[in-house]
Amino acid sequence: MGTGLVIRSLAGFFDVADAGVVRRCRARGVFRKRGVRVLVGDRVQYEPVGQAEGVITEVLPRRTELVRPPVANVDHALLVFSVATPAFQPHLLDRALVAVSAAGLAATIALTKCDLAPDEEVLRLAAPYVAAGYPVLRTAAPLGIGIDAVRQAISGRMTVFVGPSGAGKSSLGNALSPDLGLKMGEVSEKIGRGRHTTRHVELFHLGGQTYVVDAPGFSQLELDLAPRALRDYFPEFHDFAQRCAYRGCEHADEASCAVRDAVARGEIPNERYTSYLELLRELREKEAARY
Ligand SMILES: Nc1nc2c(ncn2[C@@H]2O[C@H](COP(=O)(O)OP(=O)(O)OP(=O)(O)O)[C@@H](O)[C@H]2O)c(=O)[nH]1
Ligand SMILES: [Mg+2]
Ligand SMILES: [Zn+2]
Repeated sequence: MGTGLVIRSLAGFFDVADAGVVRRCRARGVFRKRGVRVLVGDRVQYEPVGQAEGVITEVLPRRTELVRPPVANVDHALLVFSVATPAFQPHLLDRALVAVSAAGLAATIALTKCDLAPDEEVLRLAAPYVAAGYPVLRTAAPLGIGIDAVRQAISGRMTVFVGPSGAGKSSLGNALSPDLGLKMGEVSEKIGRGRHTTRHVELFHLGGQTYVVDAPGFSQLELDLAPRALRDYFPEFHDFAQRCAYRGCEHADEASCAVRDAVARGEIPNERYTSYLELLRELREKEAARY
């Protein structure tokens, strides 16, 4: 029996790396019965079968677990969002920030395709996130811009790339390491007019303790958390929230809400607060539908 790391998941099979050897494994049927899914990033025990195959017999306890993309044990999310083509999607970014923060991951934002928009525009898009305290990197992968900053941000940890389809996640990977670019090319499939799109969740080792997980992009993202937990994931609210009249203030329509006052004074960006209210409404509806 061995212990390995799940580096790829494809249609019912998992590639498990152990000391440089990668085996294609099935998961033991008992997982399905227990409702346990094997995820990329999982540390697993396996029973070898021949030279190149095996059966996963146990999933070791996870440090973190993200639903979308499905990945275990990552510490850090790089939120990859383009400033143009496709157009910047702030509400989707806000949602993704909540999802990764609620899963206990640190978050860094990479604004990609900065070559396609004027600097002032990029700074304007970045401002609410800088104000909220997130590290925001500006990149243009084909020009090599911002790549050193990305390399620094991912160094020594396990990072998952999260973002809409076509935002430039794989391109960032390619810019980080040509070797990685080659490997990502292998798993990409050519669709439509010569577009490569990532089809699998896959983990890449960049040396030392640095790992990145590339994953397919998404256009929607469902949140699953209690409505009253949402405010915790808008860090720019925290200082103001101490001065709300109600201890449990959810910063919606309560009287004497210091967060709403800060929005009115322009000290919290309106876009972020609008996102918050939208997500809050959605989570409340979801909770109401459950009972
Ligand atoms: N001009 C410009 N184009 C870019 C940049 N980054 C990526 N692209 C282009 O954008 C397209 C999509 O890039 P990908 O890296 O495949 O995007 P992705 O996020 O991996 O997409 P999915 O795998 O579908 O989720 C490609 O045609 C890239 O060449 C950039 O910084 N500037
Ligand atoms: Mg991709
Ligand atoms: Zn409040």
